Amino acid sequence: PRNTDSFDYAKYHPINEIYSFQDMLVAENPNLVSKIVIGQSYEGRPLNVLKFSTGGTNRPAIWIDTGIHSREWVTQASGTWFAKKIVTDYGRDPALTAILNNMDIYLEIVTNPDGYYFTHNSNRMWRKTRKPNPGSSCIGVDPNRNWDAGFGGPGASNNPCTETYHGPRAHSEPEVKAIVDFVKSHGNIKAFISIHSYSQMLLYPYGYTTTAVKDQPELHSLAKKAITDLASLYGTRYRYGSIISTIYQASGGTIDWTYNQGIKYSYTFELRDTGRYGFILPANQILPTARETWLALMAIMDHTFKN
Ligand code: ING
Ligand code: ZN
Repeated sequence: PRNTDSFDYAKYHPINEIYSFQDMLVAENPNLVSKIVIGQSYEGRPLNVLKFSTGGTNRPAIWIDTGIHSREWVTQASGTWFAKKIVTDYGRDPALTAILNNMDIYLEIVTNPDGYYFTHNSNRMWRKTRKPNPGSSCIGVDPNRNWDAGFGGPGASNNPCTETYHGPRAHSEPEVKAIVDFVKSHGNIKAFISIHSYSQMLLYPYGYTTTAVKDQPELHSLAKKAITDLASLYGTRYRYGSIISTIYQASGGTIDWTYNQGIKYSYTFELRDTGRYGFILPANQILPTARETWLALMAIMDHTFKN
């Protein structure tokens, strides 16, 4: 496609097409969208973040990432659709317009680019990064066990050959460290939403401990509102609650770290489905998944803006 109107949002795209999508979106909307490169992956790919901003300096911000686990293809596809949705709705949807007149949105679509490339070219089921592990023939670290929040505890593995290997130390993976550095240097992020698949869940901290977060009642009621809005479109049912009580114990996860950094509205989505297709979700479910998820994202972003 030569522009983002002719991009086919209803199919899965290789990484080069998502990268060119990002550049086209910036070129078409120079007053709203810019591209920030927050670092590079182990194999040297750029870690691109789209910044949606109507001005100001270091405005309060919402972060959204998709694809930190490479095989969760409906997330990168949905992230691409969200990017187009933001530019389409700005100036038309009053709620989004109000948000963007006061806040910035940062969107990292391909958060694990080496893994994403590998899922297209070698192993469709690859989850982790692609950095070799010294002393092991197994490759990669689980980027959702690599954060400095309960790092190395229960719900992560010491074994480089497992899918939940936490890595040699917290933030050892450049794909994780780039976000850590960005979040710390920005200092004004109010909501952090990390999108996975599959299971149809909306989760908040913690994953590494059963201790309830200070903001648990507010996070719980906002999650309920968000999944109710999501279900209003096609009836898709989500469960919600803390990570540890809703899915399983997991240490070193992204949103446990962001919450402990002071980002109150820290959430993880697990998008469609509940296991019939799992990670290999048919492409004809991309648009319905993206559309329904957008309603939940708007609920969280709107609440963040108003609080
Ligand atoms: N599930 C997540 C995983 O990394 C999760 C669940 C979410 C754990 C948030 C910790 C924090 O295991 C998938 N599908 O990746
Ligand atoms: Zn995942």
